[in-house]
Amino acid sequence: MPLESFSIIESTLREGEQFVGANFTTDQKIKIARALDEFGVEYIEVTSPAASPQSLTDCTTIAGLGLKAKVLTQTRCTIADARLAMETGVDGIDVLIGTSSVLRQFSHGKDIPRIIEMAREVVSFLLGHGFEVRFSTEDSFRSNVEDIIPIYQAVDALGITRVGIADTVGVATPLQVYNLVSRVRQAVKCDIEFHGHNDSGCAIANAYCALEAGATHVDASILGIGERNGIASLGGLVARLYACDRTLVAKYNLPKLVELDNMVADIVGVGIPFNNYITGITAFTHKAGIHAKAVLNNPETYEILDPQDFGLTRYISIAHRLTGWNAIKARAEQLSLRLSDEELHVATAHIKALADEKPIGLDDVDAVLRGMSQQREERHG
Ligand code: HCA
Ligand code: CU
Repeated sequence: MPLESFSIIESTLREGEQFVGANFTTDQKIKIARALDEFGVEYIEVTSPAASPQSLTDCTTIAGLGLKAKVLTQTRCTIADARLAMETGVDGIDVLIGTSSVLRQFSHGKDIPRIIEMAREVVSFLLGHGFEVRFSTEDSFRSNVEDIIPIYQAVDALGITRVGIADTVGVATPLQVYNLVSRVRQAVKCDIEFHGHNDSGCAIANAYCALEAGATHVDASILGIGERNGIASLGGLVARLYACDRTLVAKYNLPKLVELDNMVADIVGVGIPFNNYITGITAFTHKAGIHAKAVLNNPETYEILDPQDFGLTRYISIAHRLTGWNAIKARAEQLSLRLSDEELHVATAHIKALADEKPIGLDDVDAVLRGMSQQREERHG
């Protein structure tokens, strides 16, 4: 089953650098690469050395760090770019060319037979030098499938390591991804990579469906940063896989996610969204009384992710009108206040009434409970 042996190609240092807020210094790139390596991603992809002189030296630096992760860089489909990438010391090279009619017409102007010729030339050149090589058709989902299958088959016949399917514009649905990956799976022997953008909110579901259909590699970036609104986020992908079967992500150092998300948020100057997978501020906060009661009894009632596995803790919010007496009772116990069930019911009603009047905080809840306890002591002397 492919799902059990997938690899993550972490592209914060390539796709992520295409996020408008990203302007990584060399030191920041090294820090991110090292943290990703400690997390345990199998591959780290860095910006093409052809992008700028700094990109060239940074690519060489990251490739020379001696990381456990394999380092990849991306190149256009030309011998000159391929040669430059080879000299950086990376383990593998990701070659790509646009295959949709809109890209063929307005970007590089090549037809499919010419693309196949170029692909053969560049891929065999790189394979001949012992590199791990991937060939992607940019904008795969707006390309004609009858055009791209022969391209994949041509490079597969050369013994390529991997072909890549890219939802460059975030247009694909999970079913479309499933169907295209299945089709490619039948057409080639080599590994298959999926890279999906999030313009319409399907990036994580699409990456997951790609794996289900037989992809072996999926791309992600920290917080999903990338061109426009980005790609599948590392944390979201991990959450999706963990929810399916937590042993799938047991190979990663999960508590490191918090540090990765915070580090990159800081570097690119954004906050972690409140509703982010795993690391969002509300990801493990329970509120409604019915939820709180069940979670206090057994967190699995309303949690598919165990916060402890990520080095995090759950929080039960009790200062609001939806609160329930079980949660209020748990709070009284935390405060070492001994109140009867009847008193706790009265206190809960009081807290709900208060919350209907104005927004309240934990201090208000505590004040009601302490007041109730004081009355009890006065009554009992
Ligand atoms: C881009 C290229 C890419 C490449 C994906 C890949 C895309 O638009 O900058 O290498 O598989 O989304 O098509 O990121
Ligand atoms: Cu992309």
